[in-house]
Amino acid sequence: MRPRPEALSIEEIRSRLADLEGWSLENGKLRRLFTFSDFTEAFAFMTRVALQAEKMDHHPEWSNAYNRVEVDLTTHDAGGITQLDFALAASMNAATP
Ligand code: H2B
Repeated sequence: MRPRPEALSIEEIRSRLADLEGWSLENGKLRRLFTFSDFTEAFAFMTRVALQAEKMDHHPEWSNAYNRVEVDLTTHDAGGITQLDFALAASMNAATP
């Protein structure tokens, strides 16, 4: 069984956010708005991230409208933000074109 990560402290979250381009802390979740050139690019990004999220067994809250993808990350099992959210956020940044 997958080890369950613990919710990070606010200090730890702020320190990790400093090294994570584009993300902020909003309503207790990591949030980023990704903007692409068009819908095809946005959806291709979501497809790449979906495959990665399945591999990680860690899934984003997100919504898409045309070329925009809004993402919120939290770990429901832990009731907060964990290292898994930072790992998924970093892989989302790496999945941009
Ligand atoms: N995704 C997120 N964001 N948080 C979780 O706590 C979580 C998840 N839990 N994906 C996973 C699935 C859990 O429900 C399964 C059973 O491993």
